[in-house]
Amino acid sequence: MSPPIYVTRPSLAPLDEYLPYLESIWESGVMTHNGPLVQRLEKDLCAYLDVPNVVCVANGTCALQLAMRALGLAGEVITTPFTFIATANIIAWERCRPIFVDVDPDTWNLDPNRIEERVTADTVAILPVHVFSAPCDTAGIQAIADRHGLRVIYDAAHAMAVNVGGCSVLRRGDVSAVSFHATKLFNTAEGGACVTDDDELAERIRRMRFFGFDARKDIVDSGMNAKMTEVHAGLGLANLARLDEVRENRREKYELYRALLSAREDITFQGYAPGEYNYSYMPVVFESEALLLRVMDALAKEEVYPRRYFYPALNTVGVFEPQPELPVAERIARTVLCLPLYDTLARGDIERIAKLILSV
Ligand code: T4K
Repeated sequence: MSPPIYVTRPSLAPLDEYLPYLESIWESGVMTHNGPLVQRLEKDLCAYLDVPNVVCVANGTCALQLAMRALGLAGEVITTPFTFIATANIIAWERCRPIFVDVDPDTWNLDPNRIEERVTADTVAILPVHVFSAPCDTAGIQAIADRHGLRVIYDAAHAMAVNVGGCSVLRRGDVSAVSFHATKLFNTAEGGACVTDDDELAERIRRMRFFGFDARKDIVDSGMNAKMTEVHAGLGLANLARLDEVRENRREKYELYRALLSAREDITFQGYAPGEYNYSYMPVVFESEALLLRVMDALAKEEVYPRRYFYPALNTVGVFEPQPELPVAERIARTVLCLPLYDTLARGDIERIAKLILSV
């Protein structure tokens, strides 16, 4: 029997492309505190994304938290229930109230048509997610934010290397919070970043990730420790050099799955505009949860382990205050399955997985 296949594997540059960065750390002894590799990674990411400010941090959750803190948010924050738990957790950790609004049945992202009915005098921000890298309706969301004087923070954990209208989607809203976790298209093992066009906000986040120190080590803000280390930044530099190749590799595999699975009418795919996707996940929606469970059983017998990202919908999770039913998000959450997708996954394995799914 072939070895087990999990939902993902990290995209890693060859080890010999990472070693020179480690050697430079060994030589300098500088391991952290905004060292030369973190500074270089930030500069290279600004150039790659064509954005003015990238502030690298310890993980994507910290990026969301720092964005909320730096904007001084206190009150209700409108968000999507179809996301990873980190999105809503951080709203609650920042002592704000997550208000879940239903999603669009095609893109599975926060539906702008449903936001305004939940805006109250206490609403301070909208926190949408570009789920599985499909861009939100950023123009629609911004129009609502402008009408009501709200901030917009994008949870862009999945949205590295996605352009909309020739420009990185990370430039939309006040801040985008990206994740560089091992399971993401671009990874630094653990890591993340805040991306913003606002220079002053970027400086504030920079201070807040480093206890509130400014560049002279004067204490000018309240802050925490959310720094990225040199070891992580070096891995990021090695991986960044191959990011386009990794994205292209995944695009081919995504399209192979899609071509094979299109034979089944009871499977649907996420909606996105051509080119505006990074193919970091292979999510499919089944006609029913019963069918999804049968497919999972059949795959598990062959030691293939897809994942139910993101089940259950967060409006149904007891840790947040009771929320109304959100039928679209709840249906998608019940019936979506992310199939294995990573750059070292063989095409033959994709054909085998698709065949198993078609046979159920
Ligand atoms: N917002 C959104 C929308 C997010 O999806 C996330 C994170 C965040 C915010 C927060 O960003 P971070 O603070 O994490 O930077 C993963 C990740 O931990 C998490 O980053 C990610 N989203 C979430 C969707 O999934 P799991 O539960 O999939 O991890 P695990 O250990 O089950 O790994 C899945 C598969 O990946 C394994 O079967 C094998 C492979 N794997 C995993 C790791 C960690 C490896 O091959 N090597 C590894 O080191 O959480």
